[in-house]
Amino acid sequence: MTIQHTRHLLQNAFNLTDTSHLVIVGEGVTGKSIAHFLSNLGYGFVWVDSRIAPFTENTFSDATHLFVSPGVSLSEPFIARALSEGAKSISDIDLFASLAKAPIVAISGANGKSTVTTMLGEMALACGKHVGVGGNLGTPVLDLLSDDVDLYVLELSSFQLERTHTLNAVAATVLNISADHLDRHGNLADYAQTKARVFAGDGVMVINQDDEMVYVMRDQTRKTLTFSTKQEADFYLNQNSLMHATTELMSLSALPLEGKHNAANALAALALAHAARLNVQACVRALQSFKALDHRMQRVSQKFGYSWVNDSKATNIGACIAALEGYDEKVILIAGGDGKGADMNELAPIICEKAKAVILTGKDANLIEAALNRLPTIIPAYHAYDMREVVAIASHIATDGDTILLSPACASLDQYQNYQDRGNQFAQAIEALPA
Ligand code: UMA
Ligand code: ADP
Repeated sequence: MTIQHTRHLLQNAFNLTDTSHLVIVGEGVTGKSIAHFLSNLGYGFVWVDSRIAPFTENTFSDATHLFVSPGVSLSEPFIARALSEGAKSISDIDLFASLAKAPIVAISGANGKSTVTTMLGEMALACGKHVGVGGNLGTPVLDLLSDDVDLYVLELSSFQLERTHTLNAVAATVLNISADHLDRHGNLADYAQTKARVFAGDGVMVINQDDEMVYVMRDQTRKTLTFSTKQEADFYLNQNSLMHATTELMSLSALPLEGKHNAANALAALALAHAARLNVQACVRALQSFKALDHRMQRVSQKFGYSWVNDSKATNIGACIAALEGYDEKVILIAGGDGKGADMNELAPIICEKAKAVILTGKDANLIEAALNRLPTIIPAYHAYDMREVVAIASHIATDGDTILLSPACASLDQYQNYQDRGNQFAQAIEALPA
């Protein structure tokens, strides 16, 4: 597509012209991809980042279009004022969707997005497709745009969806809803409503039949595929097989991933693949050779005969609950960090059921402990200042064959650069334990 043609499309879609005043907010990977995109097309823009210099009234007062990075809230005062005075908010996803020629599959939900997005990307590759995989997963969507792509597979967060208006995916899913980012979205209903924006358009809706808050998102007028690990659905778990209607697709034991939640993820990926008309045999082969992503239920060590499991990506209570539900035996749980406003009373019962001890750390350790104290079961709780101390306590209290599970139920940013840093520090601290 020529520059002129692209500019023409953007003028029609967003009223972007030479006289527009464009402001990009945030100098992270999204902001960089937008700046690169706009300058390649010859648009001028102002680029701000409040962590480098505080926002000023001047920057926003004559803005016509705002490109706000997902990590920055739209209710930030200067931004909210500019929007109320008529500036348009456009996301990188909007720009992308208005220009992408290949179909888009979009994946949202509280947990499992990265896993399902990666599964579907590998399925498409196994089918010989040129596939662009990204979004919240890591590569900003504008960096994926190419005429050579046959299919785009996008992980979309609630932050991205709240500011996206033009998606129209050929197939989309909300994998599940549980409390996350309530500090930004206020309450669970608003968070769910934001996630449901992934269905905007007329593509196939892939619906989790086991999750009430997702099930109500159905729309009778739209083509729908359901998935379930509990009962019959279009794609479901029948005893030990993944099924499509009456056809057995593969046995559960051939899926090289821990936990029932990963069976749900595989079923969702198969349903999305079906909607995107991918070859089912090739997709099943891709699932059978799928490797768990780092920091998600990843066994990182067997030191001292204990099973040390890194689930640092469990940054909300739903992920921690899914991790604990996957165990028959009791584990030593390491939890805590920034709870982002979640109600720890929802987490406490499963901890009482599945943990023999907890090691609490980080900003909201006390909230978890208070929730545990409200229940009749008494579980030994230890407090640790940093990951070295966490791991030292764990190795001290564990006995033969124990599982020590880092599944924090909280974000990491109070103490670590990100969840990867937290998971890596966990593995390094285990490694550093004296023999
Ligand atoms: N910034 C401000 N003011 C603020 C907050 C941030 O100016 O009040 C600036 C920061 O200084 C920084 C920039 O904004 O320079 C960062 O922007 P960003 O936080 O939007 O991050 P990006 O680097 O653009 O990455 C974003 C997603 N980050 C968030 O949503 C927080 C990445 O998801 C995503 O991979 C990337 O776009 C590409 O699409 C990360 C994430 O944590 C993995 N997502 C959350 C999650 O999964 O729970 C939603
Ligand atoms: P996301 O991209 O939505 O954060 P990931 O695939 O990275 O999802 O997994 C994040 C966390 O959620 C990990 O701790 C993982 O074990 C857990 N998880 C993965 N899939 C599910 C699911 N379907 N339900 C609940 N928890 C899940």
